[in-house]
Amino acid sequence: MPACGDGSCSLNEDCDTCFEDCGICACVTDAEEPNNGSSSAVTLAFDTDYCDLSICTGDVDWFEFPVNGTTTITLNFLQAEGDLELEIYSQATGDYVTGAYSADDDEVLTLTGQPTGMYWARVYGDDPENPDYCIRVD
Ligand SMILES: [Ca+2]
Ligand SMILES: [Ca+2]
Ligand SMILES: [Ca+2]
Ligand SMILES: [Ca+2]
Repeated sequence: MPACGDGSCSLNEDCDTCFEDCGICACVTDAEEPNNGSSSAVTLAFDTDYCDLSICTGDVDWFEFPVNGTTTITLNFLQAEGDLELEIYSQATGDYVTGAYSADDDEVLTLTGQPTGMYWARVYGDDPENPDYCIRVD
């Protein structure tokens, strides 16, 4: 019975479903590009998964979203496909607010007690690439 992790990339496996056996997918520029600066940030709706995103070599991804009360920003990815980091900036002040820099899967930040207004999320790679991540705001 073929299984992911058995060292063989079988017919029912590919880089999406089993990078362990088939290798990490080639990095492909995502559909939200270009969003390499705060002025070209992509607006995120609440409670919505934005997926099929990538950080290819040299890429940075900016998003924006409103904050009015407690807000959680979640980055979903596999650390084994490349380490990503998440930072939040205030549009009102331009200041750095907080960041998440873990060395395992995913980054999650919860904003509490922040002034109401628009904020930016900045996603970048600590490794050169990650071909597949999702972001959402709740
Ligand atoms: Ca396999
Ligand atoms: Ca990107
Ligand atoms: Ca980008
Ligand atoms: Ca990280």
